Amino acid sequence: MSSDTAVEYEVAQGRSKSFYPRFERKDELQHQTHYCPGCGHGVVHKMLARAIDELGIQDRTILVGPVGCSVFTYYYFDLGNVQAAHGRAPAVSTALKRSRPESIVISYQGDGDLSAIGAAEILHAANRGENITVIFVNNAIYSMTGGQAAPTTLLGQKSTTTPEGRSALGEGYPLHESELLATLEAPVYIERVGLGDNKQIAQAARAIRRAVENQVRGLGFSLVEVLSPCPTIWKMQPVEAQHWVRDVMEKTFPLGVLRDRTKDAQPRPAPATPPALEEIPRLLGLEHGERLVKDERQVLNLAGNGSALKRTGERARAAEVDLEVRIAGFGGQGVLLLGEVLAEAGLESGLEVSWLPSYGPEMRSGTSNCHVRLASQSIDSPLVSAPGILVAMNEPSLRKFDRTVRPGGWVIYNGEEFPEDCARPDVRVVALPFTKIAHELGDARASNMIMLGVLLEIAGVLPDASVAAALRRLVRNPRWVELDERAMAGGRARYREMFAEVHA
Ligand SMILES: Cc1ncc(C[n+]2csc(CCOP(=O)(O)OP(=O)(O)O)c2C)c(N)n1
Ligand code: SF4
Repeated sequence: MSSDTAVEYEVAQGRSKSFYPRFERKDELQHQTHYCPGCGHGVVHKMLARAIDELGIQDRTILVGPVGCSVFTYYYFDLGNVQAAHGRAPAVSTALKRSRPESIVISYQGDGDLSAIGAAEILHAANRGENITVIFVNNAIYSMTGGQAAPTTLLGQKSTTTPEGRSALGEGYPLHESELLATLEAPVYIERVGLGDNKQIAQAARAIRRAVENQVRGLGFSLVEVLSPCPTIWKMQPVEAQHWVRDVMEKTFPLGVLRDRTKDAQPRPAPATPPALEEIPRLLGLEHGERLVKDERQVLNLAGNGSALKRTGERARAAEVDLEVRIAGFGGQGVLLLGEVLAEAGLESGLEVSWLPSYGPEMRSGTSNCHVRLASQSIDSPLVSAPGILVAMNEPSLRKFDRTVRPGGWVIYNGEEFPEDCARPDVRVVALPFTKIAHELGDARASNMIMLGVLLEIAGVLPDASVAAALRRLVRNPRWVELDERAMAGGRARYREMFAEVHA
């Protein structure tokens, strides 16, 4: 086309600036989200991003993502992003809004997340009238996990857990969450919208914008429920799924405004300033003299000469034990069990203990790790961010946590060779091919118990009887108990061979 006939086009529907320019979730698909064709989540994302753009609040908006198909919101929205545990987004949003009143906090949730596991959180956040915005995407099913019934599943609707269709007698009636919340005094705005046709979609966009704007005006709790297609789990074509929202879903969940007190509502006064972080242990009565002052030497001594306590069967002496352990590996390597046996043995020997498992939201073939603390005094937090001992059951876990080990700490690593670039002069290492050793012992799955044996030797604070009792309580099958005991003894022996001079 020559320059004098060139036509200038204006982009009417560009990408919202509240989205990242590229989505880095997958190297090869940075222009795509992970949503299926025809999924309502993508449409709702666009509406939300546009509302944030229009209100000019991108820099102060925090999006709290759920567990469900929309778990990856943080890959798409260029906002402050927090990913909450399943159902807990309204509680997390409450904390964020109260500690940062100037922020705009949006709780984004599916129907399983909001009306099943998170039923209490949403109810109480709404009842308190928290000044947050909730986007509730109702597709009448648990999609991410493959189509189990949700509280919102329609009567007669088939799911993997209601293969004959939901019945009122068996599973109860579909839960009308918006109507329920509209019985409360505090909410200022609740509306149900749908994505069933273009007219509905236009109304949904308006409602989402209003719900966010209410928060900008400081008015209080707003929620928009969006009836949303899930073609994949409903086993429909995208267009058919869209019509199903309008022609079927809407009959059970009528669209409309269920609460609107925005005209009369006054801006809510900001809550009292929360206490400073360092004040919290004192306010909670968790301070025990010097207990909260981390003493590296104490931990090291404990690692080196705690054996005085080891075989006596005595209760561990007060103020002597403060063991922080991180155990990490692939799902299936026995990461969590290793931590449980350790924690249970600590409990058995009269110590304060905490065990905190941590695994990815996808639940399949992921990595897992756990935090374990054993202490003579009350434990202020179950989180172990600077472990004294790291048990790394594979290389990715080593690479992830190696730098977090506190100076003077230990790494127990499952591998033929310790990667050179992970070596630290201030950390001691026990690197052995534990899986191979376990295989020679009778079962590769016992590698976690060999590593536990090494760990017990390093820590030197748990009586043998406590460990044996913990193992028997957690591993009931006598055949496994026997193997695990052998594995643990093997681990102890390996450690002693390697550090013979320390024990001489
Ligand atoms: C504590 C916990 N329990 C259960 C699960 C498994 N889980 C993952 S997503 C999900 C349901 C999600 O359904 P919904 O909220 O309706 O979202 P959708 O996938 O339909 O968008 C469940 C039960 C989990 N990840 N965490
Ligand atoms: S399974 Fe359903 S809710 Fe999940 S991404 Fe696909 S269409 Fe969307």
